[in-house]
Amino acid sequence: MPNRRKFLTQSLLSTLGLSLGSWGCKSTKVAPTESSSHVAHRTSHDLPLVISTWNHGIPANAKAWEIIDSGGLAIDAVEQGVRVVEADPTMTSVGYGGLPDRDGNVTLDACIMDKTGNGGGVCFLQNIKHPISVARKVMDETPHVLLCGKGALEFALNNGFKAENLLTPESEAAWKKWAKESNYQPVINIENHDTIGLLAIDKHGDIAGACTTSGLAYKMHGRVGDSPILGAGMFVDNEIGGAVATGMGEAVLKTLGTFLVVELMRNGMSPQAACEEAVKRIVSKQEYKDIQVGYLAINKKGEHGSYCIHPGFNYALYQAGTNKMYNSSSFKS
Ligand code: SD4
Repeated sequence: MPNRRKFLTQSLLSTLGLSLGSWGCKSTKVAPTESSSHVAHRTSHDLPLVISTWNHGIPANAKAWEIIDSGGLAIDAVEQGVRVVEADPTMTSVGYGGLPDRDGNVTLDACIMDKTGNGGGVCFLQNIKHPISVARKVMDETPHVLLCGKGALEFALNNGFKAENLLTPESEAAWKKWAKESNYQPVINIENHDTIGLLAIDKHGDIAGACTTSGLAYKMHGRVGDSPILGAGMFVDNEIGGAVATGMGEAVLKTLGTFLVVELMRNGMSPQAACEEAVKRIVSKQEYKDIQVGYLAINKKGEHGSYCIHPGFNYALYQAGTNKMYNSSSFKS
C-alpha cells in the first residue's frame, strides 16, 4: 500500500491491554512530496496559508483554501476543510468509514478553536458523520467546551444532525477479520495514524484550527484520545500560532503536546524548534520505540514546522498558491 505508515505498538498496547490491527487506509492521490529537511518553505512568510496532516490534507486544504481565498474566516475554513475527510468513506481513520473499536462501534473525537481562544469539542460520539461541526456548535452555542458520548449525541440530534450508521461494509469486514485473528491477545500490531489536524491563517491574519478522528482502530470501548482535547490534539493562540498532533494520543495527552508547542513559540522558539522540543519531551520520558507522534505548527508570521518520532509522517501545505505534500523530519532516522 503506497505511503502506508507502519508502526509497531506492541509494548504500549500490551501495557494498555489493547490490540490493534491494520488501519487499512487508502491513500489519497497527492502531489509530489518534498522533504521538509529542505527548509526553504519554512521561512516563507506568505499569508494566508492552510496546513494539515497526512495525504488527505490535500483535499482538505483545497476546500479550506476556497473559503480563505474568497475572504472567508479561518474558523469556517478549518471546519469545512476537515469535513471533506470526515465524509470520505475510504478514509478509515476519520468520520464515516472510520475503523471501529474492538466491539465494532465507530466512536469519534474532534475539536475546534477560533481566533478568540474559544474552543469546542466532542468525544466518544457515535453515529454522527461530522463531529467537527458538532464541536463547532458546542463552541458557538453552549457555555461548555467538551461534550461526551450520549450527551454529545443528544446535543447533535437536537441541533439537526442526522443519526447514521458510520460503519461501512469495508470497515466492518476489516474489524471482523481483526477480531477473528487477534483474539484480543497482545500481538505485534500495526497502526496507521491518520487523524486530520488542520490549521489556517486567513486574509485578516487570524488563526483557527480543527482536529477530527475515529481514533485508534480496535481501541477499548470508551477510549478517548488526544484529538478532542484542547492543548493535546490541537491548540490555537491567535497572538502566537497554532499546533496539531497526530499519532499515539496517549503520548500526546501525557505531555499536552500542542499546548506545549504553542507555549514554546510564545517563549521565542520557531515552529520547527517547538515541534522538535515537544517530541523530545515524549522521547525523554516515555517508551517511544513502538509509537509514532507527529506535530505540525505555524506561527503568526506564516512560518511552519513539523517533527515526528519515526520517519513517515507527512503533511500538506497550501501557501503562495500551491498545495503540496512534505515529509516531516524525525527524531529517529
Ligand atoms: C488518537 N491521535 O486517537 C489519535 C489517532 C491519530 O492519526 O492521530 N491518528 O490517539
